[in-house]
Amino acid sequence: SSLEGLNDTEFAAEKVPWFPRKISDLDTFINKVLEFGKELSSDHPGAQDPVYRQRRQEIVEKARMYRTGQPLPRIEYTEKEKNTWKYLYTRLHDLYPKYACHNYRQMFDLLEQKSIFTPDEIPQIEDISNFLKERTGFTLRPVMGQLSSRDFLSSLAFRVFHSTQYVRHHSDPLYTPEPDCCHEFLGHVPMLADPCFAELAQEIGLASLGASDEDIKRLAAIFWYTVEFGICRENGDIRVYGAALLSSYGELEYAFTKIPEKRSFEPSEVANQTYPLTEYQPIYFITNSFCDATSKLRDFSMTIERPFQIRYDPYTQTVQVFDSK
Ligand code: NLE
Ligand code: FE2
Repeated sequence: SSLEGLNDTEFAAEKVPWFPRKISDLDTFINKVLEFGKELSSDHPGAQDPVYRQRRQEIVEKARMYRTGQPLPRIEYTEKEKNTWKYLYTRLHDLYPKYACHNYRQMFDLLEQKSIFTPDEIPQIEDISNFLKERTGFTLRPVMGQLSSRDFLSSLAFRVFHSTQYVRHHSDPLYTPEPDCCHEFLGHVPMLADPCFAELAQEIGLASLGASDEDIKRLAAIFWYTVEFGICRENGDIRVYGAALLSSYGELEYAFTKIPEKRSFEPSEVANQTYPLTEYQPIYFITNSFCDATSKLRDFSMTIERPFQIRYDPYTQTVQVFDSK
């Protein structure tokens, strides 16, 4: 028998948490951002700055209005925002040859060749989304702030990546406690342009659909220590592939000091690890290579047990659900 015919009430009776089945279902996440998405947390560098908050409100309003299939909103960035971008971009640019992994640098160079990445202009999500679509089929969609792990991960099943468009506060360009467009673009975008990485991101997304709260927590920890803070070995050195390090000059330098602990990556250990959200990480996990990270992630995603099977149909951009009995 197939579960596909089940309606939502019947699915709920099977105790399966709701999940998006088609790409436009992602529209239901629009207003569901964590508190320091819409309302800034009190220790956020922009929290006490009314001009910053006002500007940010203006930008997230466009994400609130966006629906699947519409043109992606363009933002006219201010000189102040462009200066923040330029400062961070140039500083990071100096560190990448030494600290960023090969796959990242390759895609970064390509983005520069195509003039999507330049120090002088903050890229538009539309241009990035078009670029990614050609490389890996990933697209971006605007988001008002940080989504729950469940919602964020589920969008990856559709090769959709939620991207903020506002810029971090100018008082601290080298580190921000939450995602901003500098983090999405400089951190995530080059990796999402890598076919192998894109496949893996989608697999994590597919594994998350209808998973238990406990499993979502485990997947989110795995995501955190790989996609956000992952470090790998490369030609006898260690190199970064995690987006949250690649978009933070401050933490990238810190990661290479002796202060944080570095352990080798074991999915079963990492899955149960807790972590601070808004400070430099006390621990990083290192994989033997970039490929090793991806295959470990894949193995882990296959340990997520559900009473059904999932298949993604790229032609209709829908998820098909099968009974596994
Ligand atoms: N700390 C990162 C940065 O400054 O770019 C952002 C982290 C988002 C999870
Ligand atoms: Fe991120």
